Amino acid sequence: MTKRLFNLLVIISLLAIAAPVAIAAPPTQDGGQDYVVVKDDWLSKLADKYLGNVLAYNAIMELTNQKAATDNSYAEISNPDLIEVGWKIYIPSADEAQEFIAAGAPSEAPAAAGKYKIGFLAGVQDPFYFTMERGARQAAADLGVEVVVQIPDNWNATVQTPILDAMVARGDLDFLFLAPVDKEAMVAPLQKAQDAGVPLLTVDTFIGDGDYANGPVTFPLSYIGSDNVEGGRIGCTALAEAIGGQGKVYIQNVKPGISTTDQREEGCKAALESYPDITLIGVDYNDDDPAKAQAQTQAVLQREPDLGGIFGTNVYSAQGAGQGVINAGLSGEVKVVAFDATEFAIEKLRDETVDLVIAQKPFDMGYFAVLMGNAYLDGVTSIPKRIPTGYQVITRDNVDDPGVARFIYTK
Ligand code: T6T
Repeated sequence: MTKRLFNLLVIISLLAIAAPVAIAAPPTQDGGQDYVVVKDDWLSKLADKYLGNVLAYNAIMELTNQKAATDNSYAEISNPDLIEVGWKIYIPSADEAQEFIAAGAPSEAPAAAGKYKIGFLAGVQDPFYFTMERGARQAAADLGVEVVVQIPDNWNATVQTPILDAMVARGDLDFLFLAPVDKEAMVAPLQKAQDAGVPLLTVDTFIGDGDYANGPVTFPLSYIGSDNVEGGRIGCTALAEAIGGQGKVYIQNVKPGISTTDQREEGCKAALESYPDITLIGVDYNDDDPAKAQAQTQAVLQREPDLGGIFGTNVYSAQGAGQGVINAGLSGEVKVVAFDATEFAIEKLRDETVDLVIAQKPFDMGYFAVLMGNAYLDGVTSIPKRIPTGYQVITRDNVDDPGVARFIYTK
């Protein structure tokens, strides 16, 4: 090994320690390169970046597995949608990848093939969508179809759109269901997917006004999700009652433009109209960041020491609001209604930081989405344009009832 190559390797390993950015090692004797997976990586993105072809993701997977068979420093990739930070994988040279694709991917045929391949693109990594994924996988197992799941790291149309494009570009998905993260910004990307010949429906959130029968946007086959106006109404009626029908309340929300949380805010405000002695002192938007929600809540509690209650419109809004109340030493005094039944929310319900938890039914949403996709591909033409999935309201009185606890979301 020449002195120059040795120095180069030393510099590279020092860099690897210093800055955990993606460092592709120099080409190996096979022309390809070893690569250590970093945050926000997924195989089709790496295939696009290093081989200029998203479809080469399978070559990366298979050739990495071939190397792993004799060298356990390489990761074993069982599901192309699931790679982990820190995994060493092998990115073949363009020739190697071309050769591999031309030879036809051995793994495609036997193992993974289901009757149909249905794609699921969630909104963000959170217990609500993990539970939805469980419902989808249950339906897939029951129906003998395959689901391909992508869950973005953060809630943003600029993050979700390229993932959607990559899922469509795979060319092997027969159907797609997704939670569009913005009701306007995601219209065009979904239209593009539809025009590329991938039939789709939306779960949890909608585009346009959600009326896919008569609204401004009608091409999605169905909208499967909660009645979120009703959810907001349930939440803030309970909050109003919890503070005795008088005083100040505050809403912790995500960001405008999200169909679900916009409607929860709308439903909350509508409910408060029936309580003339209650004042809504304001709404804050936390970008789906619990730390931001917590800081905003603490600032409001400073400004409004006589605040009576808070409505947290989703997982991270309620989590931040609850933590803010705890940090202010007002647990149990300031009433909190939490939307979404995470284990954190249930824990806070038990220690009286939170007074009521509204559980959606994400498992059912995922299950119905695969069911409808399979039915559509089997030729069913009357897929309902709207499938509402209801709620379970959880209190300290019913939280231990198994018929209720089953609605607590998966981690
Ligand atoms: O509340 C759910 C979902 O319904 C909403 O659209 C976005 O936030 C959650 O995923 C929870 O974080």
